[in-house]
Amino acid sequence: MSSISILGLGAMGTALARTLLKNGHTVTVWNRTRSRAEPLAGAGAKIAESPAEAIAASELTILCLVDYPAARAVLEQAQEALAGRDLLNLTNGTPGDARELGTWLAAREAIYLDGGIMAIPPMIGGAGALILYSGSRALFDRHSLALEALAESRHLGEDEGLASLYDIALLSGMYGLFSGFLHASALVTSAGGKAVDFLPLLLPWIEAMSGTLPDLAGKIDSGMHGRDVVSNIAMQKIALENIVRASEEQGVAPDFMRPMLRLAGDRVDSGGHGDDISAVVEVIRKRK
Ligand code: FVH
Repeated sequence: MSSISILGLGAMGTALARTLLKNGHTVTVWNRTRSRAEPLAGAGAKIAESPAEAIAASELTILCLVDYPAARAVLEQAQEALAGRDLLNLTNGTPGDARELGTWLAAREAIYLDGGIMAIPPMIGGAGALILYSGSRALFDRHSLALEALAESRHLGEDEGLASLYDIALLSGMYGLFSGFLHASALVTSAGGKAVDFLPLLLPWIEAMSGTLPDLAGKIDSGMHGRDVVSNIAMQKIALENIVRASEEQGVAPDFMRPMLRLAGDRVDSGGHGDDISAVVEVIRKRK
């Protein structure tokens, strides 16, 4: 069992600390607002009086703060304690944020692993929770027992930005799904339907369409968007125009759908009529 310090005791930091305690680890906690640490003392955690004291107390320190400026502010208070220490940052941010923090910590001789939590607090320590990691593989291997107690762990590579990149990519998939669901629900309810009653139609349809993703992914990776196309983008552009017109007729703002229409239209206008919808990736890559 390891000794682990947690800096940041919001909903997620508290769930991490409780899970580690439950699994027999020695846990030290610190939070800007001390009162949030006190319930954890009752569960067996030690309370540190400063971030530096917490970092010095344990083999591994986990940061779980609201954002990177907060994480950096906390670490700046503990600069003298950083050299040679193992630091895992589970604060959500961008790949650039993680790489910048990695550079800052390397200059202070700390060992850095970044992580992206694909779970909500009640899922921590249970089935279905996943944490993506990138950065120091040695740190990841050293603390694998503690990390596995929190969630299924996946190390993506030494580039500190990868965990965040994949976290953001997974969230993009989730928000794409949510935006489709919200738009579809607005359409159905505009004619007096109920979102709840629509789900038995929507869920099997989404499942059936998910079955096309392996083919689209192959086209994205090979760049061969015109291979074995059954639903060409010129046809899909007309479908998207119909979605926008139908939304307007029903008094529903087509704000989620217009960007997709514009991107498909750009590909058609540049001569990609026969391509699959996968070709939209080429349009958005060009806008980088
Ligand atoms: N909760 C969730 O569902 C998601 C799941 C996926 C991962 N996220 C990320 O986890 C990070 C922490 O999220 P959280 O849910 O614990 O957030 P809060 O409950 O709002 O707690 C925020 C903690 O940050 C501390 N804090 C804020 N500003 C500062 C600062 N300037 N200096 C020091 N600490 C700061 C705050 O302290 P206090 O307000 O209690 O004093 C809390 O400890 C986050 O990146 C999510 O995106 C969670």
